[in-house]
Amino acid sequence: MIYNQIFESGRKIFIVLIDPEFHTVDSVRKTADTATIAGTDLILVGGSLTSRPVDNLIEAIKDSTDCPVLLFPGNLFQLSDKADGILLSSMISGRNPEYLIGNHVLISQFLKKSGLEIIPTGYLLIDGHPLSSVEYISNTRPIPADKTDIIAATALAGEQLGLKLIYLEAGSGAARPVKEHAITAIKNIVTLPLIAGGGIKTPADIRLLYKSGANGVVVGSAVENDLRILKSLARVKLEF
Ligand code: 1GP
Repeated sequence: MIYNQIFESGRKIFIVLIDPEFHTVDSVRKTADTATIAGTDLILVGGSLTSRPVDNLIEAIKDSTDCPVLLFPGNLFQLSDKADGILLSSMISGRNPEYLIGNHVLISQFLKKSGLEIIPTGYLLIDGHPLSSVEYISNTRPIPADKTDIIAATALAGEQLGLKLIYLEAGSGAARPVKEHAITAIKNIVTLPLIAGGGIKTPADIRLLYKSGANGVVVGSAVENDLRILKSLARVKLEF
C-alpha cells in the first residue's frame, strides 16, 4: 500500500506534481525519468484546467518510472484507472459543497471499480498570494496564512472525520509558500502525515518545511520550468 510505504514511512518525502495541461507523452516521459533519477518518492498528476483524458500520459509516466503515481484531479476529466491511486481530497478549508462531497459522490462508483488505492485527504487552501487558480476555480476562500488557530482546528477536524493525510496548499505559483508556524501548529495536535505545496522553488524552501514538521513537499511549477533543479530539490530530504 502506497499510504503505508510512503506516508507512514517516517521518512521525508519529495513529491513532483505533473500538470497534464503542460505535457505531451514525450515530455511527461522525460519529467518522470528525471524525477526518478533525482530520487523522487511519488508523482502526482493533476491540475486546475486540464479537460482531456489523461490515460495516455499516465501510461507514459508508468512506463518511465517505478515511483508510485497518484491522481490529484482538479476536475472530473482527470480520472484514470491507469494510476496506482488517488489523493481523494475534500477541500475542508472551503465551504463549497461540490469540493467537500459533491464530486466525490459522482466518482464513487468509478473509484470502486477502478481498484485505485484511495487516500482520503484533507485539502487546506491557505492564502499564498496572489489569487490562486485553485481558489478561483474552486470558488472557495483560502484560510488567511496568519490564522494559525483556524488552520490547526481545520486539520484537526479533518483527522476527526477520518481523513488520512493533510495537504496544505498555498496555490500553484504562490508568492508565499505555507508558513512554518502553520505546520508546527498542526503537527502539535494532529498525528496524520502532512504534505505542503505551492510556490516551493528552492532547497531552502524545502528545508524550512521539513524542519517545521512537514512529512512531504510537493513541487510543480519550478520543475516544469527547469528539470535541472530536480536533483538539488529532491536531495534535501537526505539531510533529515
Ligand atoms: C502543489 O499547487 C502546488 O501543492 C504546486 O504548486 O506549481 O507552485 O509548485 P507549484
